[in-house]
Amino acid sequence: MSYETILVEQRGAVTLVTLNRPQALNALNSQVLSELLGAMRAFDADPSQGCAVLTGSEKAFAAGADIKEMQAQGFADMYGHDFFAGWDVFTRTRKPIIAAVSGFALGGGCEVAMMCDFILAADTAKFGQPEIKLAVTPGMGGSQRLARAVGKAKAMEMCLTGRMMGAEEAERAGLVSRVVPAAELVEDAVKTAATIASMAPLAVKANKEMVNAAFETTLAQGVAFERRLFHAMFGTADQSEGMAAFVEKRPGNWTGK
Ligand code: CO8
Repeated sequence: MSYETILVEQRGAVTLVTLNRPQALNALNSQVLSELLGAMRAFDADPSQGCAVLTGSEKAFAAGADIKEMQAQGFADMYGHDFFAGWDVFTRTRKPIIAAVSGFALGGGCEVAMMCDFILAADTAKFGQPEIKLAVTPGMGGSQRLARAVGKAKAMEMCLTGRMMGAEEAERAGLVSRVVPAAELVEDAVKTAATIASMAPLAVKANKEMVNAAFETTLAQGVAFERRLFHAMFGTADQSEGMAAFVEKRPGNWTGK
């Protein structure tokens, strides 16, 4: 498959997807969305691939939805076509996706980073929801995911003022899992993704599914869901293999069954 706005590369069991519209600081237009969805569908369906990394350039992960594409649209276009609803499909990818963010992750860029399973940030990363400066609001889940990630006070301040948050503040606030030097970002993310891809595939999917359930359920429902998935793991060959490998002091040899 060939793409114009993204680069897709397989590094062992890791799919590295790089947003590639440098002239627009990786602004997310309809073509980026459709190409990214194609790449993610292929990644999810490929049994040789275990984890993906989504990254941008050193200057910008993505500077937002494409303002020039949205500029001339009216309510009927936006509502009628449910503009950007396709991004919901991205969040239904069952294998993990790590966002590796360097430079600007603004508006839709910050929102897509938050749709990934976790964010690794370069020390140069800047996160923000500046839509208010364009007289609009986040539209790809930013107000909801940012509030869940960093709490109401910081999310509200960022949405209402449009100010950016640097990498250190983002780590303190819980938006990113770790901050690494910019020059090491992609290698670190690929290495982290390779670690995930080396785990038993069904356990990877189950772990992702249950952590995500924490944001959709009450505590009691979430704990019950976790327990059922934990029980289900005992129906897999890889559970028997994983526990035998531990007892026999050797690495597990996974079949994905
Ligand atoms: N859309 C389109 N083009 C962009 C965008 C963008 N979001 N961001 C940057 N560009 C373009 C610029 O227009 C410029 O192009 P050109 O050279 O042709 O003029 C090029 O990228 C380089 O940008 P700058 O010259 O501005 O670079 P600077 O280093 O001076 O500034 C900034 C970098 C601060 C990142 C600046 O570009 C900026 O403020 N960008 C816009 C950030 C923004 O407002 N993002 C939010 C967009 S709205 C949004 O994401 C809503 C999401 C929800 C939509 C859901 C719909 C249902």
